[in-house]
Amino acid sequence: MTEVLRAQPEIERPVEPRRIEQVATACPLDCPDACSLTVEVRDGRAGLLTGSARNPSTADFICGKVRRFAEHVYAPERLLSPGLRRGAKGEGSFEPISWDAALDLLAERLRRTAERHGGEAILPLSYGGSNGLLTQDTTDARLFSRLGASRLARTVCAAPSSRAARGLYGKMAGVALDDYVHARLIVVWGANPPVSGVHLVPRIDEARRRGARLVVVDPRRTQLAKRADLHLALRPGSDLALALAIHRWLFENGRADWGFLERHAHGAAELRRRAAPWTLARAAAATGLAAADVERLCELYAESSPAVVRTGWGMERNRNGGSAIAAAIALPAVAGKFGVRGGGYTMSNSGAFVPDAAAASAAQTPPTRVVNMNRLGRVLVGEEPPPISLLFVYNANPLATLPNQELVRRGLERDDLFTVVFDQVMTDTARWADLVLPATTFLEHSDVVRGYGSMAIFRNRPVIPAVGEARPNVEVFGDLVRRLGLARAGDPETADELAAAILPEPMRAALDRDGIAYPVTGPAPVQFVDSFPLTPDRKIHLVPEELDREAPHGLYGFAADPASERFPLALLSPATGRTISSTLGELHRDTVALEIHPDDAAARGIGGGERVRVWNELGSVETLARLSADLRPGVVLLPKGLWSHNTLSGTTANAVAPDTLADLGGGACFNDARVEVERV
Ligand SMILES: Nc1nc2c(c(=O)[nH]1)N[C@H]1C(S)=C(S)[C@@H](COP(=O)(O)OP(=O)(O)OC[C@H]3O[C@@H](n4cnc5c(=O)[nH]c(N)nc54)[C@H](O)[C@@H]3O)O[C@H]1N2
Ligand SMILES: Nc1nc2c(c(=O)[nH]1)N[C@H]1C(S)=C(S)[C@@H](COP(=O)(O)OP(=O)(O)OC[C@H]3O[C@@H](n4cnc5c(=O)[nH]c(N)nc54)[C@H](O)[C@@H]3O)O[C@H]1N2
Ligand SMILES: [Mo]
Repeated sequence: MTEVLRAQPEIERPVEPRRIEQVATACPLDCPDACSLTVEVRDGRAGLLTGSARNPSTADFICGKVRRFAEHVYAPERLLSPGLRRGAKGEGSFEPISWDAALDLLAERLRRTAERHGGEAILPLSYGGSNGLLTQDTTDARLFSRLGASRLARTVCAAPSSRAARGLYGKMAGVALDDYVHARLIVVWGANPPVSGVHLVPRIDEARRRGARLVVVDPRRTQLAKRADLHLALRPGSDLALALAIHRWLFENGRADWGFLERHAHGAAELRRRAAPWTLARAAAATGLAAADVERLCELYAESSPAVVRTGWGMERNRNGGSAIAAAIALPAVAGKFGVRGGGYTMSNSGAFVPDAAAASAAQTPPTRVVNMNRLGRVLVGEEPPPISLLFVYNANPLATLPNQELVRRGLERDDLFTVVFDQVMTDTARWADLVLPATTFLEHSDVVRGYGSMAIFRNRPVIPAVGEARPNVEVFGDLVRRLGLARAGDPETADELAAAILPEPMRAALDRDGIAYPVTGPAPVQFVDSFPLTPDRKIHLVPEELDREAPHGLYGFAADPASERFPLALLSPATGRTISSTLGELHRDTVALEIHPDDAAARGIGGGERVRVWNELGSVETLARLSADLRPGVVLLPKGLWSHNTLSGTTANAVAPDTLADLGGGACFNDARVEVERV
């Protein structure tokens, strides 16, 4: 390993007495739950992380990944000092340099790039590394907006969902986690909570003990689907057809709640018109489901109350994703499911209770060119000018997580591109950097943390000293602003000042005092009782004009499956319990198999454990095959978040994931990957 990674010499420590403390903090990883945590700290070193009761919604347990987060903190891959590339790009070999030298060099690079090529030749690339409110859109936004850098559309996840939710409801808070126990029907739609948001699971179990029925809509038989009353294993990307067929059924069978629609919604007649062609038979043909199963869901939904629809992000990552989400969250309006505790829909509560710093920083940003991050490869190789000369990656691992991986890699290979990667560990992307900078983890810095499911917000303070020379984002971007002479009087600088600038007053004071605040005290809001649409007129817009204009086939217009004779199989790449997106990937070194249905494997002469190649016109991956009857035939699976060490070719699902865009929000279409598989 290179020096920027080499572990520090062991510091001599007194054997006795050991100082053992239990320190409170909260998890900022990209997950809805935002668990409150207790960290065991021995002589300044973090040990086991466990759950704590401070966030009542997550009190019972935490996930296995975060329990062992200290392994990430002290991983051999941890970046310990700034480093300057010394081999070829991609080799991952770096010469340690001081922070002062690194920041001087970087400030000079940024200045020179802006002078010679214009600010837009600089592209900041950041995403979900941390849900911490201070690690993104604070001093980083200040730096890039004052440089006039290109702006990033953060579209890799949740963009179609947010666009749909905003258009129909504004940012209305969803059905609270704890209120699921009251539901009589729970529809889990394109979500996999046992993996991706574990605290929903005990609520679903409790609701079922009280007699609730469970429906799962997912192309594969997930753990939850196995226990469901009804599992609809539809074709990937066909959810829109299913949702519109339910709408049609409700309207045609006198089950639409016209009283509610007249009081609270615009566009019901138009939605009805657009759903009209979607008979059960037509929906069955488009989704590959039995018409009787579709009808069963219609009946269950119409007759059950409270009924809740939990939409996940699995259903948005395709060409129809935005319209599919819109149609799914329009269901409770049409069927009259709002107004009772445990009824309505849940998607994401981000921005519903706590202001996002993004909104404030966006207001001050000059209107420079916007780059859709899903098109990073195209932009880096110069297909979508103007060219980028300096790429600044932080809170993200684009080579592992963005579509069209081969093109992203070709972009990073460019000799005339200067790439900075500011991360905690030597990621796949960091290996391609010209300059690496070591970042602190949430155990080492100060932050404000909230999830997008549970309703608590936390003020995190450092639990342990920074490892190596790692520094927090707030500090590093603030320092660059000053070195470039871009600082202004009154800029909030410290974590406390930045927190004060973001948080509304009673919340800030509570966080300072208690370290935790509850945006809602007492019972959680009930949709259409004490929580209403945040649209300008406080009404639901079932067919909002701006969404209708944006979607290439109009809102609720269905685009056919992109499969071809050459590439007939749909590749899904959902979340797994081993990583959070690509985070913690350095701890997960196994070769990860491609899952394939036994019929599809047999048709190709593939046996379990054999080496296979999965490919299409964009790229290919080689790995082992695992036969799984839980998949819908015609669907193969290789999880998201893998690193190059997880496959035999060093490429991952994103090598075959297209960089086409969803119908709304410029969202990613990972699950539109259509591929062929062969034995090698
Ligand atoms: N094929 C496929 N690919 C996908 C998806 C899919 O469904 N299929 N889903 C996607 C989804 S849902 C998402 S959200 C994206 C996520 O895409 P990314 O945001 O690129 O992935 P993360 O693994 O979250 O990257 C986080 C990186 O930020 C670093 N980091 C964490 N905290 C800090 C900090 O405080 N400071 C700094 N400087 N760095 C920090 C972590 O060490 C980690 O390397 O991936 C997408 N990729
Ligand atoms: N352990 C763990 N937890 C995580 C993450 C992680 O990587 N690991 N990632 C976090 C992040 S960034 C996010 S965005 C969330 C994502 O969490 P989820 O919302 O659960 O999203 P996915 O894992 O992408 O997909 C969920 C399910 O959708 C199914 N699916 C795929 N395509 C379709 C489709 O076209 N229609 C339907 N109906 N279903 C489909 C998949 O088979 C999968 O079971 O989880 C968060 N939590
Ligand atoms: Mo995500």
